[in-house]
Order: sequence, then C-alpha cells, then structure tokens
Amino acid sequence: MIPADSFREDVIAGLSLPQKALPPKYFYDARGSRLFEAICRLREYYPTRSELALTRGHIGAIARFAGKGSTLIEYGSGESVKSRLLIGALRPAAYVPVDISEHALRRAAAKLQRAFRWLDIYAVHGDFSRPLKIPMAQGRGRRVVYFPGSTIGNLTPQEAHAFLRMTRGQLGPQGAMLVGVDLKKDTALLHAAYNDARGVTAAFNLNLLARINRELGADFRLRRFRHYAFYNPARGRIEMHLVSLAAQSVDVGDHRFAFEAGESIHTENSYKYSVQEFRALAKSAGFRGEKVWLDPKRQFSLHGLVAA
Ligand code: AVJ
Repeated sequence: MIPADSFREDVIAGLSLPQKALPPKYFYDARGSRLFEAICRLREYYPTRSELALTRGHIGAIARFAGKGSTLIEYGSGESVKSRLLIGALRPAAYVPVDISEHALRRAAAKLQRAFRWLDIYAVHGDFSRPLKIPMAQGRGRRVVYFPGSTIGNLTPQEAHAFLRMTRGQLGPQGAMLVGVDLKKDTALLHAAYNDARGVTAAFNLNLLARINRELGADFRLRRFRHYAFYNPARGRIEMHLVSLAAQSVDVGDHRFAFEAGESIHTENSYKYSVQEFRALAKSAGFRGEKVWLDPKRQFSLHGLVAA
C-alpha cells in the first residue's frame, strides 16, 4: 500500500529542503514499531499510561458518548491496548483498524479477533493522512473515528485542521470522533519524555536513517548523527531532530546530500494543546467539542467531538 517509490520521493524531497526534514510516518517499519512500543513502556514516557488511565477511569462515559452498535474506525491502531477497553465497553457493530505498519496491524487485528470472537474486523493498511476508502457495509450505524495516542500532534495546526475537516466529511452529519491529545505541561516533564535515559527514543529516531539505508540503499553512518529533542514553547511542540556530528555527504541512490557539522534533519513535531486550544481547532474544522476527559494527573486529554 505504501509504494517504495513514494518513500524514496518523500525522502529525496525532504532532504532537499533548506531545513532538511523527513515525515514521521516512516518511523514505523517493523523495528520502528517495536521501538515505539518500548517507548510506551518507558518510565519517562507518560502519554501512554496517562491515556490508559483516563480511558479506564471514564470507559462507561466514553462508550455512552460513542454509542453502542456503531462502527468504530481506529487510526494508527498499533498495539491496541486502549482499543480492547473501548471494544469491550462499546460492542461496536464493526471495528476498522487503520495503520501504516502492516506488520503491527495484522498482529494487533489477529490478537483482537481472538479476544473478541463476535467482532467483525476489517483491517485497512494505509495512510490516514490521505482520504481513505473504508470498506463499510450499509446500515451499520453511526461512524465513530477513534484517534488515540496524540498522533494528531504530528500534524501542524494547519494540517490538523485540514485532517479534521476531511474526516468530518467522511463521517457525515451523525459522525463522531474520539481524539487523544497530549496536554501542555511542565517543560521538564516534556523534555524527559523525549530524552529517556536508556536512549530508546534516540534509537527510534535513528532507526529512520537505518530504514532509509535498508530500503533505499543509502549510506547514512548512524554514529555520525545524534538524536536531539527539545520543547519549542513558542510553537507549543516537541521537535525531534537528527544532528550531523561532522561535515559529511550521504548518497541516497543517485542523489547526494551534503551536511554541515551541526546541521539537522527535522524528523518529528509533537504538538501539545490546552483543552481550550484543541476545542477551538476542532470547532474551526466543523466539530463541536461535546466532551473532554482527563487523567487524574491532568497530563492527557480525550476529546469527544460531534459534527457541528
Ligand atoms: C505516536 C506521534 C504520539 O509524538 O509522542 C514518541 C511519537 N516520538 N517519542 C509522540 C514519539 C518520540 C509519539 N506519537
């Protein structure tokens, strides 16, 4: 579904920019997905635990908001721990997990099928940043998109606006969304979450270069790049970069890219929103923020949005 050609094109286009950049969706090859799962278990990485705590704590209200018997579409399903809770409480008519990592998707779907024998699962391997063809039987109730994990934070507010608008269009007037959004907080906590002591986040970031080497025959020397992540308060986002430790050049196929010492590749943004900020963004895209749930430490939010 993700043609190798578009990976190559995206890499070459990104490395040709004045500020070199790579799209974060390419983190998730098989090794990257495993590293991300390891990040989710890190002491410093609070979002996964906070979101799980809030989902556990409010599961009844969340299920009531979504409505029993609806079709649950999940974007970026990954390991699907929260999905289990939601499916158990909601008993949807159908479950449609959508993920860019085929391996993670198949594994998670098979696991869920064993846990919920009665559930109709239609796994869709794809990139939800573009309009998707979702296989859907007729008359299967309301469509609810579940978009957990603050994956929406990878998008700029402008991109998030366009994404919400597109989804609003696909859902129709009865549709609803459940969106997990990481909250603004103490910058020291944010910094630690993306600079863990064991270096798992660094390995996750550097794996992007290893993947480009493997799949596109490039010659990045991983030891000549360093993981660098910081919170940019003016923009309300964590930025991840890979910094070149020396002047060097790298070949990707027949393209050569020059790096100065200290020059970076921008690999990810992770935007943080206050409850009010995210509600305003959703409103501008045609949604009404009907509900919002927080974990006890108020580190993470889950927004229940309905078409306005
Ligand atoms: C999966 C995009 C939500 O931004 O926190 C974790 C990815 N990057 N550590 C995030 C990530 C570095 C994560 N998202």
